[in-house]
Amino acid sequence: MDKDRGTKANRKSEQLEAFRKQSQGKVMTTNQGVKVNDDENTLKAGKRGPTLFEDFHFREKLAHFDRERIPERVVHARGYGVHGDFQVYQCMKEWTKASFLQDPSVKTPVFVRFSEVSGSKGAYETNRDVRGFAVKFYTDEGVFDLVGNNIPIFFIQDSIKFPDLIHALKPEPHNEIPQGQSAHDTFWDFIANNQESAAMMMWLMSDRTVPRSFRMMEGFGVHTFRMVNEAGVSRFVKFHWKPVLGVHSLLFKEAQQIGGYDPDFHRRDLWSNIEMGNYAEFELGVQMIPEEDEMMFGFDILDSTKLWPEEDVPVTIIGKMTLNRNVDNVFAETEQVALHPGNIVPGIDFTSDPLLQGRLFSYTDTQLYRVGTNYKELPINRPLCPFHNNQRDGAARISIDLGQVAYHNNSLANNTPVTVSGEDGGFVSYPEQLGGTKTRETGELFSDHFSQARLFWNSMSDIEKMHITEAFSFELGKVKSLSVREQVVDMIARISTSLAESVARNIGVEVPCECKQIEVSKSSPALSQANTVFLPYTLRVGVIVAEGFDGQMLGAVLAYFKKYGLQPVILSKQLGRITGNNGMELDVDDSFITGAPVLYDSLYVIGGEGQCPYFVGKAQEFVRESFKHYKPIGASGPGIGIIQSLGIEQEDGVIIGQGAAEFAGRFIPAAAQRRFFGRSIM
Ligand code: HDE
Repeated sequence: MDKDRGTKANRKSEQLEAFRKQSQGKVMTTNQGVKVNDDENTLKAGKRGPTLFEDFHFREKLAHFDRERIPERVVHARGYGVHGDFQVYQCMKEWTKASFLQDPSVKTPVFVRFSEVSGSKGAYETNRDVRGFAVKFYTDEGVFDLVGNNIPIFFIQDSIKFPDLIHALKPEPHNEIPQGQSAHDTFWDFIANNQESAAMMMWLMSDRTVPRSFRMMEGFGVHTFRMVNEAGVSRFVKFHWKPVLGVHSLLFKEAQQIGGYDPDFHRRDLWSNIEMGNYAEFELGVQMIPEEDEMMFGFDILDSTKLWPEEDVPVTIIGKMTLNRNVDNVFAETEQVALHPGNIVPGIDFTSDPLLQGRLFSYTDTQLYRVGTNYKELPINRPLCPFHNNQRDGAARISIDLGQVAYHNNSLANNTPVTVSGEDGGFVSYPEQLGGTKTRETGELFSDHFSQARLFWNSMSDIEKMHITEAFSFELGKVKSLSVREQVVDMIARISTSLAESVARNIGVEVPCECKQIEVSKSSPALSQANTVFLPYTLRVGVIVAEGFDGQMLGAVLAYFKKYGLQPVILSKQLGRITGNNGMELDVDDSFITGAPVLYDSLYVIGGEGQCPYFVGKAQEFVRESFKHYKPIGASGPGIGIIQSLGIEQEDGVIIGQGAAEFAGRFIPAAAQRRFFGRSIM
């Protein structure tokens, strides 16, 4: 049985492999299989004559090209996908019968699509935004999709408000400005008048929405789901993804600049690390609440604008996902993948969370419109296990269904395909007791919009609080309507008086005379990024090198970088080869023109005998900029003079050394720390 499951786990890549190889090394043909003899010139009446309508190859080629785009996703249009696998650490039998959570030796293939919410398909990737974190598990009992975000809560409580939220967030309809930004009037007008978003606003304005990398952000299922075991016992569950590299962010100013230098920053980071073998790893965690404890919290556990503080309901780590293979074709895989929170497998079930319930309708509907009737048959969407039913036909049907019978019940096909009982793996919904009067209301506790916003604020470090204050000031500073700015400040005043006062001052509105800050003094350390892990692995070090560099020193330092997984990017005056004083040769990766300080996590200035005034000037510019962004800066040899010329050699996170071992011993931990916010001069 296990052996069989192991084999099935490889099938997804086999399926895709077959498609991948389909045209390699083959003769070009039309779609009808006719071999093509000329693919560069249309058929004409004479060398200088008009093109003939009978050129079937030309017509087919252009007509197909004319239809190459499908509608982009209405939200999460900009995204990037990657393959991998998931393995559970120990058998989860006690809590769920989900087959992929039973056997630690089984690898379940997964496909993950990370995304930005607001921008259209070509928007730059580092804007301030929630990130989508959607995982498709190809389990041996069907497809399970965990379509989550990198923020554990959401803007609204009921899905009927989703189109309003998105209309407010997207570019304003009269002038289609701004692209991929929440810093505009309609968005903040929506927020001020839909105050259930208060807690989400604190997250949105925090460092979480400018992640350093898709590989360095948490993921959350957001909704309350259920896990159900073989005995039929159900527990409420929230799903978490914890990145092995910790949760880290860009500074907002950096993020804005990166948007110009490299609009593909996040996909490049993910793609290139996977190509280098630096697989992205996330541990899956679950928070569980027994059915009988449903009402034990001061909030409604069905309200998606609330999280379950990890200190109250601990996260149990149950497995690991490793993302280890890039797609072969972005359109066929990433664009056509159809994720849907309604795709669940036996052992997992829904709750009455009103946000989740609406999503169960919306995602199938959107895929039918966006990809087409038979989207489930596409290679990226097909389950691993066989699927049989009496659904037939429709646009672009791929499979050829055999036989005369396409109905149930039947006798001609021995009543197959046949339904099966729960014991035989049939999906049986959890028999939740339901009852009530038809109404459009929500539970009473849904009306507390501010306690968790305050909890989040209380949990932030001073630096994080400063960033939140600046983010509100930036966003509201872009809002033209004074009334909207005032309404939002009034709303913030219910979360924190000091935050409201600072923001009010920065955006030129009256400090609210009556600040009614909510009385919550509790904090949740798990919410602060200050408490994450700090590791050097995969961080990029810009190594500024001139001709005649100290080859012995650099060779030894690069070996230490390699050992700790730091990625050196050799930076110099120009591209090409560069030679050290011991004959060591290096390829320059970025010149001062193609590179930019915001693209590296730290700098190491080694310089060289051949430093010219241009080199020194540019190196100073790179160092000054990185220093302003609180990044670690190292120097040795002639590079030390460059640091000294800026007067920063005594500052925090500036590492100067001559011996490779001693230098690396101090520089690598500094690189892992990433920022030195205590610097006195900027
Ligand atoms: Fe989505 N959302 N959403 N959403 N969502 C879509 O589906 C929707 C919500 C999320 O990489 C759409 O295929 C409604 C919460 C991700 O392909 C659409 C509501 C969360 C992705 C849709 C929500 C998400 C989507 C657009 C209110 C986090 C990208 C295209 C109840 C838990 C998936 C598509 C991918 C995509 C509807 C709220 C996450 C229109 C109605 C809450 C990660 O169907």
